[in-house]
Amino acid sequence: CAHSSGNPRPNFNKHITDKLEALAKTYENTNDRWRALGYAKAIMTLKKHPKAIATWEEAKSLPGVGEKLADKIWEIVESGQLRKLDELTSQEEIQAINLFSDIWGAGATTARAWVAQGFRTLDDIRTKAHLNRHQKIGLQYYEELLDRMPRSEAAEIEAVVVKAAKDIDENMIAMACGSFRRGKATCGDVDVLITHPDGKSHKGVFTKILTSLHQTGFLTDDLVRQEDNGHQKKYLGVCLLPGEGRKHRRLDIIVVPYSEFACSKLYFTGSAHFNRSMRHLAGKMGMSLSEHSLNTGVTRKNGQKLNEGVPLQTPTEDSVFQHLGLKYRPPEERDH
Ligand code: DCP
Ligand code: MG
Ligand code: MN
Repeated sequence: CAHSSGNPRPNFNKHITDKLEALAKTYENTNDRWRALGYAKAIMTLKKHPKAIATWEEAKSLPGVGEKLADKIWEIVESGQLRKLDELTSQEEIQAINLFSDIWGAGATTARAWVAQGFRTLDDIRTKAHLNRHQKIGLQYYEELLDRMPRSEAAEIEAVVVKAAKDIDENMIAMACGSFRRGKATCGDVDVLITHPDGKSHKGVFTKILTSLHQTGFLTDDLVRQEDNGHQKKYLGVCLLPGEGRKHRRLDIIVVPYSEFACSKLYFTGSAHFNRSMRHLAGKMGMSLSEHSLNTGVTRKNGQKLNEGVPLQTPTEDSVFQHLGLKYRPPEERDH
């Protein structure tokens, strides 16, 4: 593939998908999940389409695009506008819901509740809303956390965490997964996965590395420290690189036992959509895929697991693909 490094495929229809994504988000925020879901598939197909949409018929021929949606796409192509989006986002209540749901830790439900209480601005939220600890941090860094960082900066953040891990034990493995590993040009956060090839020295690293990264001032705020997910430990927080003009960035750190390395690497590399299709395929084959393992011999009734099955050997990501009868897909090709 000509784009095997960096951004895998350019989006020739960004002018369209930007507006449809904004509309879908607005529907989602205003509790119109079904309508939002209806757009998801069409947006994905449009992003993969090898050329800019040039006719109404071309739009209509895409999977997930019906006549009404083709009309909207065509309106954007012809006029550069989408009246439905302009109409919705000109309503101040919808503007406020969109504004509030972008606060880290506040979902659409919270945003709607605040609007129902009469709040319209971030200042209203700051002064009048009841905020939990997450939302306070989310509001404090509102602009910074909404900003996606260039992948070069994600690499700098990765390097800080890798160094801290190697300082604890030089054989420690630490690597950025998520959108960074998929080769994206920008990243919403950095997802660093940590393990140790001896199968036991990952123990205790979680606390050590967080302590060390706090001491240097690199970690500024903790959001979540989840220590009860099997043998995996997950941290969600905010970090700041040293130097002038830096922005606070979201950082996730996951420490896993080596036996779960391949499955967790696969999971944290994503994309979330790719993970859903992989899990779905595993399910159809009587297996079950998670960030911990790929299990076989799983029986389900009405989609509910009746037993956990037995974990298969998964020393590499490739082995997971093989168990599922798939050809290996490099991270750059896992957006869909
Ligand atoms: N993930 C998932 N399902 C979710 C959330 C996450 O499978 N609901 C997995 C796939 C993601 C990975 O975890 O790729 C990391 O999650 P992020 O939210 O950090 O997403 P990305 O790194 O893919 O994108 P971004 O650049 O926005 O961080
Ligand atoms: Mg990420
Ligand atoms: Mn993340």
